[in-house]
Order: sequence, then C-alpha cells, then structure tokens
Amino acid sequence: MKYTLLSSLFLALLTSTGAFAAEQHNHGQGMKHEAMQQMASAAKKAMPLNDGVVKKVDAQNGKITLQHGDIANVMPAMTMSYRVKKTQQLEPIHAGDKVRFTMDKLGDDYIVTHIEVAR
Ligand SMILES: [Cu+2]
Repeated sequence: MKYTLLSSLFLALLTSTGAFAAEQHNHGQGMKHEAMQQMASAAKKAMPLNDGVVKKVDAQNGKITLQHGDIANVMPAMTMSYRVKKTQQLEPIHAGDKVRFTMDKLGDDYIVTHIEVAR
C-alpha cells in the first residue's frame, strides 16, 4: 500500500514536469510573434512610391483596383482592390491611368494613402 502511494506520487510529479515542458514550448510561439512584428515594422519604414495601373475606380465605395508589381516586404505583383484613405483622392483617377501610390497597413487591410497619375 505504501509503495503504491509513493509510485502514484512519483507519477504525479512526472506529469506536472511534463506540463512545465509544454508551457516552455509555448514560449517559442511568442518569439515567432516578435519576429513577425519586426518584419511588419520593417515594411512600415519603407514606404516607397509604387507604380501601378488602374483597373477600376469605385468612387462610391472609396475603392480602387490596381495592378501592381512586386512590392518589397509587402506583397508580390498582383491585381487587387484597395480602399483609399479619402474618397476625394479618386477624383482625378480613371481606369487605364498609370499611377504612383503608397499604401499603409490598417488592421489586416492595406489602404492607399497617396495616389497620383504618373506623367
Ligand atoms: Cu495585394
């Protein structure tokens, strides 16, 4: 009887040690998150003018569809609809225009912060 108690105590100790190890393992995810934040802030620092071609202007919803090349640290070349910071920014912009634009991250979205017709 005494031995059984001791061995179950030992088992309990082993189990709690295992739980500890699992907690420490979780810490690795926190570090991964830090690395992601560093990447995000690196992308924020570099906010160059990107070249694009306007595919569609949706002034009513404050959206513009742009075809653009690779944007370093942000996204590969693609055609994508973006929200613009202010609807008025779309007034001088028309489908087919070659434009230069900058964008910024807002939550999970990228929004166009500046856009001008390229001359
Ligand atoms: Cu995109």
